[in-house]
Amino acid sequence: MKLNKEDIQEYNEGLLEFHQEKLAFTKKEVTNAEAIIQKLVDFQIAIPSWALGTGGTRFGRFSGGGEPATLEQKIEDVGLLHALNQASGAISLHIPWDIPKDAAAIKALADEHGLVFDAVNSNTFQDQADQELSYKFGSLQHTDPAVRQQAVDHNIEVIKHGIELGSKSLTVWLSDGSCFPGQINFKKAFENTLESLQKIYAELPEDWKMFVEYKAFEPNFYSMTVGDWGQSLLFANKLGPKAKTLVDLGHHLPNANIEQIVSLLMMEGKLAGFHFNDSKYADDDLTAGAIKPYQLFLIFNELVAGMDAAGMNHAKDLGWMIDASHNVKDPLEDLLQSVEAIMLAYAQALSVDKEALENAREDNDVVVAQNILQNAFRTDMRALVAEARLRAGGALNPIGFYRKMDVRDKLIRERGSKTVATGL
Ligand code: LRH
Ligand code: MN
Ligand code: MN
Repeated sequence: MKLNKEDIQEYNEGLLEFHQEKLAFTKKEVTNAEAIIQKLVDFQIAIPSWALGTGGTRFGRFSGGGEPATLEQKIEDVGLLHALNQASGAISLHIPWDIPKDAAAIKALADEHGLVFDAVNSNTFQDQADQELSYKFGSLQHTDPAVRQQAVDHNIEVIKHGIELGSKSLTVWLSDGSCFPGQINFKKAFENTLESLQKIYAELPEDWKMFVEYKAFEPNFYSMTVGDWGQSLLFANKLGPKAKTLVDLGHHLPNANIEQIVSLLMMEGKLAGFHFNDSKYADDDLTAGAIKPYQLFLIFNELVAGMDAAGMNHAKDLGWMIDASHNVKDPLEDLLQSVEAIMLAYAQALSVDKEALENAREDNDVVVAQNILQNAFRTDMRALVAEARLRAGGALNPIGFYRKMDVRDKLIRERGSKTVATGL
């Protein structure tokens, strides 16, 4: 199904008066409001194809119905999100969960929905039905060169799919590691992984990047071969300029200072981008901003400062993606909430008076420095985010409109109530 622009407009008209009052108030409070709105209009956050179905835990999965069963339906779902918020104009594919059999047709369909293809993701953390050798003991790190080569070949295949779709980056997340002390030789595992990554890197087109995603634990519980940003950065530095470190917010040990990691990766020109989600305990993949919105803001504060210092384009020069998938919400509503939370944090970061903050830091005025950040975080930016959506042609209240149009019921009627999206 597709949403109608005129219906969105009509819906917005009913909310316009109240919105304008709120906007006028925010503009009094936020001096650079207009500049922020423009940046918000430009900012796009990619949606992963595996977040469109209800996620599961190892204890169970509760399908919500109307889930997309094919890549075409997934594109349709992201198209719905983009029509609602005008900020989800890209989709990221995980291969082989989603194999574009007819790339030209898939590209044309995406184009119809105003979507482009973000990073392509390889998968060597599961065995596929038709796979010759097993990844039970790792993929790129494996002791057997034939397993390593199989995993390298898969990544090269993924790059080929990406080229056909117009993607510009490959994200490599490895579950490689070990579950027990003594199981692997750390140095050999690193060296094997590096050699394998080098073979993949050699196949990257000139204008592509390789995103090396780290994760502290899970599914391996004693060591992960790309376990933290230090290890990822080591790989990225050894690989070359196209390789960078990808930060997934759920992949750290508790209380890690992610904003500091971001700042230093940017200093080194080695930050690839983000997988946004939120967590209370570990890789919970909860809605962005649901648990630690202040942390999300502090991360954006570093991002904006670092990108501005390096003369980077906020919308284009880093990879922005949601990576969340959980059990109890309608995935489309959840993704709308995530995008909103990310936009709010971004808007707050854009409102920070950088010069005043830097002066306070130089003067060691801790109170003023803290206040500058907290004031920005406590400023209600919802009217600016809504205004950006309005100007771009989206809905003032995306979830309100989604419910008013009974989108989920319509999808259930179209696709059935017992659907299981491919993916996690
Ligand atoms: C691993 C991860 C990685 C995978 C995705 C499905 O936890 O974050 O990005 O590709 O989940
Ligand atoms: Mn991730
Ligand atoms: Mn994850």
